Amino acid sequence: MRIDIITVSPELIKSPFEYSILKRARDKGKAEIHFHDLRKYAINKYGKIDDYQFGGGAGMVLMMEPIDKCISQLLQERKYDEVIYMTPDAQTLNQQTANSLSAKKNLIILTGHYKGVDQRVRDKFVTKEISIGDYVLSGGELAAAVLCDAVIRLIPGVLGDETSALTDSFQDNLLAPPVFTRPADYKGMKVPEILLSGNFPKIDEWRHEQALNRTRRIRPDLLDEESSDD
Ligand code: 6GU
Repeated sequence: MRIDIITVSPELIKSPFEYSILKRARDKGKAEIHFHDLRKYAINKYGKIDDYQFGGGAGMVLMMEPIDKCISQLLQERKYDEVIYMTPDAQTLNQQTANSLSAKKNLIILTGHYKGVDQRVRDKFVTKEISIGDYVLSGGELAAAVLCDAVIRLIPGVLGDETSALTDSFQDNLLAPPVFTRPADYKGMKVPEILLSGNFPKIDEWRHEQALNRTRRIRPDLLDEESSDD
């Protein structure tokens, strides 16, 4: 997969890609990330990329022209499956979206700043808009990093068996069950007997039950979604 990230702050978004699973995915050639500094496409030599909004109101809006130049150039070079715009006024990211994006070949991710981008950018170029939750961040960069992490770890061959994505929370609309490691008894706090039993069918059953209980208690809305999908 190739991901082109268009941003006003490339430095802000780069570091998550240099560690752990995202780094491994790049090293293995499973994910190729390109960062594009929007300021390089500025409309003048002073680096202008934003302006006041028509109709008045606080906050600067990213202009059409620099974004048009950047995206148009990329679209000329190759075909993209999606042009994604990170913005809080969009549908929220979930595991299903991450799963479907992980099967794509080429993605553009545009991150907004300030008051966002001129609506005409969204109308002309953007094919998918994604928020990462019901709260406002200062910019879309961290949200883009979150999206990339969620997507890239699902690309086949990125995770080994030991970190398989199949048992993640949300993969089956359930929260993950509790996990324990050694020692089996820490100052009187004991690990549930069943996990030490070696009876794997029973352990699976216990884990499923725990996952259900947790989901009912903490995120009952996920169970509603499950039944409404049928
Ligand atoms: Cl994608 N961008 C910003 N600025 N804030 C957010 C968001 C995105 N998702 C949730 N909050």
